[in-house]
Amino acid sequence: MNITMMQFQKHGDDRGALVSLEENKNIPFEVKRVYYMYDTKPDVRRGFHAHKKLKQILFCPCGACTIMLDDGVEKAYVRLDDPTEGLVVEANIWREMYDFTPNAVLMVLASDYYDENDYIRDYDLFLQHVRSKGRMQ
Ligand code: T46
Repeated sequence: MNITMMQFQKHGDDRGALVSLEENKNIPFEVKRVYYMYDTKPDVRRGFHAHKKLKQILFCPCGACTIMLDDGVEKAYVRLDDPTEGLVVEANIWREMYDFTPNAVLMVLASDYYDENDYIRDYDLFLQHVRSKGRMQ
């Protein structure tokens, strides 16, 4: 499955480093929401859902975690451990996040507001959803 990783410019100097994210510039959509998770307990696995329409870019500006992506046919695994990299997660992709380091911050830029109706939280329903979309194309 195709994975899109985005590389962002690091504005580094002798004080440290800075990365800038701008909607419709280096972020290829309008950012309606930013959220982040931290203090994730060891052995926790989160996610277990897909979105019908939402597009997101995931960053780990601090620490590291692993993202499993599943398009209903194939799975892909990405270790997010570089603050200058973002993982693009399109709609209709099942995701799970795990192996968080104790200091990990997983930050997400999202193309829309929070809407529970956009979630598919049942894996069998997800498979039905992506297969029916495949048949319509
Ligand atoms: C995703 C992955 C990467 C809100 O009230 N507003 C929000 O914007 C979000 C994202 C969550 N919430 C509430 C809903 C739940 O009561 O926060 C609680 C935890 O959310 P959830 O269990 O959905 O978190 P994750 O880590 O399973 O999934 C999250 C996002 O929900 C999801 O869109 O793609 O991170």
